[in-house]
Amino acid sequence: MARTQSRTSGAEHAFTHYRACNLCEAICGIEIKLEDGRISSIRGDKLDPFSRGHICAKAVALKDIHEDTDRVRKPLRRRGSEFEEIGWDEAFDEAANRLRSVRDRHGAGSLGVYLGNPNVHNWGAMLYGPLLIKALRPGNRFSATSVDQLPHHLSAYLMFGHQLLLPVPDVDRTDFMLVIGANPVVSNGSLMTAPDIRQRLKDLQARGGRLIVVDPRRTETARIADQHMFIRPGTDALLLAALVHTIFDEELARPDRLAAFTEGLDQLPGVLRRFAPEKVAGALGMDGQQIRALARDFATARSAVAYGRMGVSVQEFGGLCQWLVNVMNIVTGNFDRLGGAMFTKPAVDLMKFQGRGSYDRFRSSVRGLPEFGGELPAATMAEEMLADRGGRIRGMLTVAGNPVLSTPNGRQLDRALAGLDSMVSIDFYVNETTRHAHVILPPTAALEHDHYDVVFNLLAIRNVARYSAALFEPGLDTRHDWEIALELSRRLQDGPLWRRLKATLARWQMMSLGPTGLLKQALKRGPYAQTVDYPSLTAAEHGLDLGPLEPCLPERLATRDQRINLAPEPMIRDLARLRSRMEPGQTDISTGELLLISRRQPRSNNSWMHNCERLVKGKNRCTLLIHPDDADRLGLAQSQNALLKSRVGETVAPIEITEEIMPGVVCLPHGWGHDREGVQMKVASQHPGTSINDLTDHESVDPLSGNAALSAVPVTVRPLHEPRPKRAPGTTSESFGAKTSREHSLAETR
Ligand SMILES: Nc1nc2c(c(=O)[nH]1)N[C@H]1C(S)=C(S)[C@@H](COP(=O)(O)OP(=O)(O)OC[C@H]3O[C@@H](n4cnc5c(=O)[nH]c(N)nc54)[C@H](O)[C@@H]3O)O[C@H]1N2
Ligand SMILES: Nc1nc2c(c(=O)[nH]1)N[C@H]1C(S)=C(S)[C@@H](COP(=O)(O)OP(=O)(O)OC[C@H]3O[C@@H](n4cnc5c(=O)[nH]c(N)nc54)[C@H](O)[C@@H]3O)O[C@H]1N2
Ligand code: SF4
Ligand SMILES: [Mo]
Repeated sequence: MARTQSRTSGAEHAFTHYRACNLCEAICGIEIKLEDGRISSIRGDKLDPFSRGHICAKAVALKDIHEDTDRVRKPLRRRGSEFEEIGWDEAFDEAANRLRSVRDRHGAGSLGVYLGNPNVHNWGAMLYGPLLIKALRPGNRFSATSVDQLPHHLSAYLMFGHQLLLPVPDVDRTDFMLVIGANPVVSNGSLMTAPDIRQRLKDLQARGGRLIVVDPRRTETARIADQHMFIRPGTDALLLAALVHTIFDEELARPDRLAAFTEGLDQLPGVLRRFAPEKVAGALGMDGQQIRALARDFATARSAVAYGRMGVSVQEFGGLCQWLVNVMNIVTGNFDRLGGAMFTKPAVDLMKFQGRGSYDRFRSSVRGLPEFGGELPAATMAEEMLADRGGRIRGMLTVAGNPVLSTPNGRQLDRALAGLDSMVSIDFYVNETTRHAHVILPPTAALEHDHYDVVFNLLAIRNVARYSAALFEPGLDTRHDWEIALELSRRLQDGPLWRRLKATLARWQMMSLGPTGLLKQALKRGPYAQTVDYPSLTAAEHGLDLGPLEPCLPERLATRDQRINLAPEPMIRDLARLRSRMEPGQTDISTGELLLISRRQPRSNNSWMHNCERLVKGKNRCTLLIHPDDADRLGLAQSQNALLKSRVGETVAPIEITEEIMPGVVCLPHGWGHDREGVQMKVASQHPGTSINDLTDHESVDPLSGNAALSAVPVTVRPLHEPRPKRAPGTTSESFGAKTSREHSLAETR
């Protein structure tokens, strides 16, 4: 598959290219100007009907990633603690041989794979990754899903019959939006593709609607809200149960037309009867009347939508939280209706290509946590490698992930990876995780390949479609993610002759189609086949708007009886565990511990964009937010270094005293901690910060879904008496100085 010819894009002196930014879920349209073959500016594409010119600071860093001299461009093989460049053929051989030999000697149960977040932002990896998994047949599959949105998939699977039937808040038409555990103004929205979300939320308010935020931190989103309520981390399931309880108790339930195809409505008042607001308020750090008022306002608004994201997913009751968010929308009739939670009608329907999901068909071997969709919880990954038994994981493949920084108790995983017999990584950086690989296979970066968003068009608040061509011709000796997946799967394939023949045929077909061929086929099978085909899609260089979301139930439901299951049995059973939380002593923090939560930052993208100077320069942003009362009590001064300890580890971070955080809670950003030996990211290593996941506990999970409980980690904090660091941290959080959309041009951020 070596490339045979090269075209130098931008051969003309000046050239303008339009595409979608694929760094986060907002998929903003961008305009890239090239001069003499080099990027001279990146701006928002004002003609993109969806993003309307909005971008954030990260888009400009696409140039830095493209030009980054630390980016791995040739395959690497580890020799001791060093890496050497090798040719592709040799690299594929070595990678395949290493993984095969583990499988041959110890069986498929000794192989694991971890798929990181950028896989879902890369259509080649999305569409071709499954072939690779099929050929590798690892006994243990993990992904970033179980440190993120697994509870959403579990509730969609149990309630609507398909893991991808994720309801999206109809932000542009709602009259009342309740945001719990999400900070879209900084994250730019998640499981809710909504570019320029700040403006959309302001528009909601301008048309007389209300925005309510429930969060242990007064976030950037909370600051623009009509009301912000603090909540003790990890207790949201109690709040949601109390809200639904009130809706029934005060006879505010109005499921309307949904009742005709909803099972379990009658069951709910009974199973939730013990969760009266007055009973749970203490545990939440809220007031019972306040909870009742919120339930009333929600249920009586002309239209309303509850939206819960990361903050309520990554906690011990993540599964219950996401179920109850759906329940709240459904029982008030705010589901599959304008202004409520709705489903998309995407031009390429990923649901048709991916299975409905599965749950608890098998369990992890050490801790016995349930599988979902064939995957095991990432929080079990290290223990499955360190287990003192025959079936332990000895070989790993990681694709576009950095679990050493992104999964709980990262230090333990770090040690476990170092002890593997074989590790192969498909990634273009030598980072905290891939430094352990024996072979690194580097794919092309975003601007060197084409893209169609098969995932985030499915989750968008309008039906949209946009194709992005490659801007730069990849070098002769490079491979795309999908090409790496194909070639590696070819070399890994084993089994009886018939299976190998079948696999060869499938691979040959996929190879000749390429992602573009698959796109053409999918469009033909899609709901807009009459109006949107490949030529019209590619001709629309600013993207296509296919209209607002429309009611589509019960037809789109994937349950066997095409009915919503409002009271899935695993959820009902888990309520008993939640009830135990209301018992005295369960939620008091009497030990002097504080509860640690995470935050996202406008200039970070999980762990992997800290090698862009323009994004990390300036004050140290990896600070521990703490309330003035707690700082006083613990004798902590502004900017002073503090020692943080949890059950599993300790770390040091500078203090940032602020009233934006709730008393009793502290907050660190995630994705930092680049000071480990062997990391080959020069800029990131100079701005290392500290990893929050050195403190998060792998034992702390939502046992229902298996999702990691990264929130509400008990920690102690004390002053570290040491000389002040050279780069003294600032006194305000970075977002205070954050620019608004459209202000980021290349010239400014240089
Ligand atoms: N700039 C930037 N954008 C990103 C990313 C990034 O790293 N940087 N990452 C992308 C990814 S992978 C994702 S998944 C999305 C996530 O997008 P969001 O879900 O919006 O993620 P966060 O900004 O982490 O917001 C989670 C919020 O939950 C709050 N929280 C923590 N614990 C609790 C709790 O117990 N209860 C409640 N109610 N709230 C709690 C936190 O204070 C925080 O404000 O963002 C995406 N966008
Ligand atoms: N405490 C705490 N932990 C968290 C979170 C939190 O809020 N708090 N957030 C969680 C969430 S929501 C997520 S999604 C995870 C993310 O966790 P991960 O997915 O494990 O980590 P990333 O930081 O996204 O690392 C992405 C890797 O992919 C590589 N990469 C980028 N683009 C491509 C590409 O096109 N192809 C290939 N092959 N590689 C590519 C990068 O070089 C980088 O090494 O972290 C989770 N961890
Ligand atoms: S919000 Fe920023 S990172 Fe996300 S798609 Fe838009 S420009 Fe890219
Ligand atoms: Mo994520």
